[in-house]
Amino acid sequence: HASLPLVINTWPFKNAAAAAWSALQSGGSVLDAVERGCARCEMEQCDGSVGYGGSPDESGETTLDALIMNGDTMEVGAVADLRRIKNAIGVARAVMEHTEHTLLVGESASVFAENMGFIAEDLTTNKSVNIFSEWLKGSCQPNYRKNVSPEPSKSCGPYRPKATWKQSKRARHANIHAHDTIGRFLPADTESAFLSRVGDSPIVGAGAYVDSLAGGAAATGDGDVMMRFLPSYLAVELMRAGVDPSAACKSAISRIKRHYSEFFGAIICANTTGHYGAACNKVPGLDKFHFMVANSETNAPVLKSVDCF
Ligand code: SD4
Repeated sequence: HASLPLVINTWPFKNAAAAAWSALQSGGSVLDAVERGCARCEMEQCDGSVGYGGSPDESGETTLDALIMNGDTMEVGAVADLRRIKNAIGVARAVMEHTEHTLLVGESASVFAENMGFIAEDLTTNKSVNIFSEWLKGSCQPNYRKNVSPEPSKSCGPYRPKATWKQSKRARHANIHAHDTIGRFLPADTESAFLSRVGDSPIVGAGAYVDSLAGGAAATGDGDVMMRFLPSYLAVELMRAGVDPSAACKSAISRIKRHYSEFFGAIICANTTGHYGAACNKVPGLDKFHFMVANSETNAPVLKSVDCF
């Protein structure tokens, strides 16, 4: 059963879906609805992984990524590694509506935001301080979702050289110069700089994509892996070719599985007639993927789920 308009979002973030749905009901534009829904999660820190106080970076600071896209005009606004501004989706929209650019990053994104009137504040919380100090101690911290065991090499403790680096120049350099501190920080080329990790969310076609002539898609999960496959773009292109949304989502997940069978992630998509689908990679801790749907049939957000494969 399909009907339009449609609100669909990853995870059981019901209040986000409700905020987007009510924006549409009160005559707001689709962009207003998307912005309201995302902003709701930024305020509520949905799942602890969205908004301020979420997964801190290697210096202990929480930085945010966001993207918004207009499927009629193909305009995009995005921010990555945004600092000190809670309302990342609002800044992304300002990038789209007030600049010729697509993606602003880091400190200059924050300066742009402040010039646009967004309030600068500390994004650190007690929780993010705790996550950071546990990480420094080398304890496991799930980066993405509660209840999902992290990949040990990825989420437990400070970065160490990957196995494949062991014979590499970098690792040799680290062994010679870093002494016993090798376990503490990644021996990078620019020694004093911390990594500015950017996820898939602000990357067009990776975290999200929409074309009003074909459909829209959004991905969630391990963005470091998922962004290598542009899964949202792939799902939209498959729908353009006539593939139904569930199959399109499955294909996008399968493409990633071929190389990373254990990756953590899911994708949702919907076509121009309001048919929607979802798919996820089955890993320990992710058997079923939950998402929210609101359309003129349901008239309110309804929890949906799909079995992972
Ligand atoms: C990231 N994909 O930064 C994001 C995290 C996430 O919904 O799951 N967002 O890798």
